[in-house]
Amino acid sequence: MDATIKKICGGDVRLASRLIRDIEDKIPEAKAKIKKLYAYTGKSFIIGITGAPGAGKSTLTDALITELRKKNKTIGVLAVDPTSPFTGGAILGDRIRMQRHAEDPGVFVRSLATRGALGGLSQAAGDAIHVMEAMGKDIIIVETVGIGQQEIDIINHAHSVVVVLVPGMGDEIQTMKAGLMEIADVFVVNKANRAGAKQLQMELTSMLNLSSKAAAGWRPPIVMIGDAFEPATFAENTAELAQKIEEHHIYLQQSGKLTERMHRKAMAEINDALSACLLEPVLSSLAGSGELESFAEKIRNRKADPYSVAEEITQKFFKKQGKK
Ligand SMILES: Nc1nc2c(ncn2[C@@H]2O[C@H](COP(=O)(O)OP(=O)(O)OP(=O)(O)O)[C@@H](O)[C@H]2O)c(=O)[nH]1
Ligand SMILES: [Mg+2]
Repeated sequence: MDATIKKICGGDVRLASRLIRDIEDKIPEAKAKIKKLYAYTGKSFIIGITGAPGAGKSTLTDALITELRKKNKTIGVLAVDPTSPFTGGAILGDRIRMQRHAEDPGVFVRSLATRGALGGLSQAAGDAIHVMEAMGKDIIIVETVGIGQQEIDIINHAHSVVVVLVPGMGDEIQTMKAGLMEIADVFVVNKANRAGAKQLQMELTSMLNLSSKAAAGWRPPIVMIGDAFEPATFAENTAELAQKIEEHHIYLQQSGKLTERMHRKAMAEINDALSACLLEPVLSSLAGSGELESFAEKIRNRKADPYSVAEEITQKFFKKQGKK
């Protein structure tokens, strides 16, 4: 085994951190390392936590770490932050919020941000998870902001998905309905001491009553979590959350659905890798040469249609490959 890979599999924090940084920076050697360590991945249980900015995901993650450490589980945490003006401060905040676990060798926390590059966030997240899996972490928690397509792509790397909602979202929940039902295995109504928490719980319940997914085996539980600044009840509530996630894990194992999730994850990985190997190099080469702009202009002016452009690009790309 490659010396670096061996050390990462032994839990070397410095080398693992460096590899995650190289993944984020898209250093080509990182891909070669992931290829080598892939054989040592696939044993961790991966929990995705998603929700609107400021919903309290990091605070919950911190509390979950405490719960899981009581059971001697080793933990990796990946906070994925699609850099935006709204979430710019999240990473520093995550570090501060999870600080009390900083000295614990059983906990490894890293953040991942994109710098506005073409796609690739899901792939980077998938690879960073692989690094933590190779390190031998029992449980990996992936925190993502929002519930857009990008987050769904990322969340496909998880086995169990927690969706965090807060009261006072109003109509927002209506528009998110379909997407929420699709991805949530456990719902959290966070900051449940606030007005509107009961209403939110009722709305979720009636959504679940109508959902065919909920009728077909696992009905996503709704965990009400009170104020994080009321330590006693907060600890009790987050212990319940940890319990529900564990129940979902057991359900996945016993029903054979874990295999389905692993399959979903494999599909996401193929999708990400194809994007990275085919789409991204093509797009960035076209962007670099200015051709992307002129293709867009042609399409805009109806001098060309997108399919013909895609065919022209495909032909050009494969010809180039063939000449090498
Ligand atoms: N009042 C109150 N504030 C909370 C609660 N939970 C978290 N907060 C605060 O809300 C803010 C956001 O909490 P985070 O845990 O960082 O939320 P997040 O969802 O991780 O946020 P982003 O990663 O930025 O999207 C912080 O200032 C927390 O201290 C809660 O239960 N009650
Ligand atoms: Mg956060």
